[in-house]
Formats: sequence, C-alpha cells, structure tokens
Amino acid sequence: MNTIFDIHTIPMQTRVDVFEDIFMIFLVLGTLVGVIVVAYTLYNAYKYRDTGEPAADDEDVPTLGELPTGGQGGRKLFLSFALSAVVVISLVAYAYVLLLYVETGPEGENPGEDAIEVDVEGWAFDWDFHYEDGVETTGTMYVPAGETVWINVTSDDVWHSFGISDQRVKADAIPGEYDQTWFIAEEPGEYEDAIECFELCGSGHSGMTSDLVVLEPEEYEEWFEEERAALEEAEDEEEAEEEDDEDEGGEY
Ligand SMILES: [Cu+2]
Repeated sequence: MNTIFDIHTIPMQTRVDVFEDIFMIFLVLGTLVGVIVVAYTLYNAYKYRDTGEPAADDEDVPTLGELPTGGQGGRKLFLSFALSAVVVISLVAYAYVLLLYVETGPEGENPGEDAIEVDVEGWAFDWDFHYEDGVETTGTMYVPAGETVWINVTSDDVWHSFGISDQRVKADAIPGEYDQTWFIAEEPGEYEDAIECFELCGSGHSGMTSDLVVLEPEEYEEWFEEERAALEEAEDEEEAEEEDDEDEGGEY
C-alpha cells in the first residue's frame, strides 16, 4: 500500500480535512446532478404537456410497444450513461484513495517514527490514557498540536467505543482487542468532554466523557517530562520506604 502513496504523494492531511473534502465533493456533485435531473424532468413535463390539440404529424412521438431511443439513434442515451458511469467511477476511486489514506495514516503505514503513541483503555465509566514511559492520565488526554497521534484502544470490562467527533475519530474498545487509529489535532486548546463513549455500556454511559487537551509541541514535551519526573520521584520514594525502615528516605 505504500507505493500508492509514493506515486500520488498525497499531502499530509488531517482526518478532518479528508472527510470535509469527501463531504464537499459529494455535496456539490449531488446537488448538481439533482438540479440537472429535476430541471430536465420539469422541462420535459412542460414540453410534452397536453395542450388539448392533436400532436403534429412530424413530431417524433414513440408509438405503443416501441422503445424510446433517447433521440439521435440512441447516441444521447449512450452519452448520458457513459457520463454517469465516468462520474460514479471517479467518485468511487477518489473516495477509495482518500479512505485508504485514512486507514494507513499520514506516514504510509503504521505509526511512523515521530508519531506519538497513546494506549487508551475504556472502563465503566471513564478513559485511561497510557503514554510512553509509564505516564498515565485518567479523564484527560494530552496531545501535541499538529503531530500525528496514534491510539491503541481497548477495554478493561465491557464493550465501549472511543470517539472524538471534532477529530473524526472513532475506535471500538473491546476487551482483549486493540483497535488502532490516528488523528492530528491542529488547534491548541482545552476541549471539555470532547472524548465520548459511543457504545451503550451501562448506566454511566452518557457521562463517560474525557477532556482533550491539545498543547503546543514544546508545552507537550514539558508536560510529559514533568509527569515522567513526578512518576520517577514517586517510584524512588516508594523504593526508599520499602528499603529503609528507619525512615532515612526523608531527603525526598
Ligand atoms: Cu462506555
């Protein structure tokens, strides 16, 4: 699948861009086709309306039992079919290539080297986020802006579904299974309850939301380092307490 992207070199797009493109193309073409079909129908309804007068002899009116050729010996009919086929096949191909991009991610396939990876675990009723080096958060997900974030989604109990509507992200959270997907959050900010559960999972389902915090990359680095340092400190403290019954671990 990599080769497709090497050939076409699709520019780096977020999921939001991709789905917006698909939506716009289908909206514009759908509207255009609709307008043409309805206008042509109305035009013919008017043209062939019953005026109460008998049809002129030279008018090309099909007789009972005769298939209409669509004019010009069927050329018009063939042309309209061919044109429709070209439009439909192009749309399918276009959407297919874009969806392939969504499937494989901006780096081609699987998380690239620079991608941030976060393991997401759903439980009734909240979300845990596991970053590198054992850093964890619950109820708030931190990501750097403009960078590809790959998520591995699973569940600790029943079936959930992890979703961020703003980022066009949705992944099943099923015990024992890992659903992998990605997104790029472009705008830094704190998005309250941006993360929701999309699988009815119990009495607290509707409240199973988490916040999405999008930080500038440097701020994210800072946040991550702080979290990691705090984690190490806590671990050291624990070790010290275990090793030293005489309370000499007070230096921390
Ligand atoms: Cu749930």
